[in-house]
Amino acid sequence: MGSLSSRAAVIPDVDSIRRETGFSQACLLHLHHRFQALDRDKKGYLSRMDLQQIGALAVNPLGDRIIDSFFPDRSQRVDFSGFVRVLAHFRPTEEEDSEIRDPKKPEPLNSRMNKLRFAFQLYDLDGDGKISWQEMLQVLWLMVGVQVTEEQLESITDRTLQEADEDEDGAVSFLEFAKSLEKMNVEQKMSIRILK
Ligand SMILES: [Ca+2]
Ligand SMILES: [Ca+2]
Repeated sequence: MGSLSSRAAVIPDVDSIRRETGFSQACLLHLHHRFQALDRDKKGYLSRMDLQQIGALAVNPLGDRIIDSFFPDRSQRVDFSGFVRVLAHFRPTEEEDSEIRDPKKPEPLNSRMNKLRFAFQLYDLDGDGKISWQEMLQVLWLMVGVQVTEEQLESITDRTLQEADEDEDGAVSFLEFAKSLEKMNVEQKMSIRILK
């Protein structure tokens, strides 16, 4: 078996990944096993198809969009550090130890702001920094789907957009998005406990 740290040594760049993501060594080992299990042909990276095996993503209406975020530069492969970096956005914030964060260090990936940024890019399909009416409609369609008529969906889209669109330019900027979710407990909603 060996100690935790000797087992973690099989993970490439484990120390820098740990610093960047905030995951504990035990979590990283667990995720590395998961990564290897998903990588069925032992390629050393995961493809879109590998990620589609994740049950939670298969049933999530935004699953495909979440899978897209593993491939930011339109590449078709994600290595272990890229895999963990996306998952780090979902790390619960209360797992944080109480030590005061060094202000010179970059904001943790699981901060409220980074969670919001992650959610925003799920809506911003063309990545231009704004959620257009069309993009809002598409995402709402994925989420509420067949339960409503097209007309109802369009009016839900109108309403959602109007509520968030403070400067009335017909689209939702990141700041407007963040503001409209001000009262929502994003930290809790966007948390997945990796180790139970
Ligand atoms: Ca857009
Ligand atoms: Ca706007």
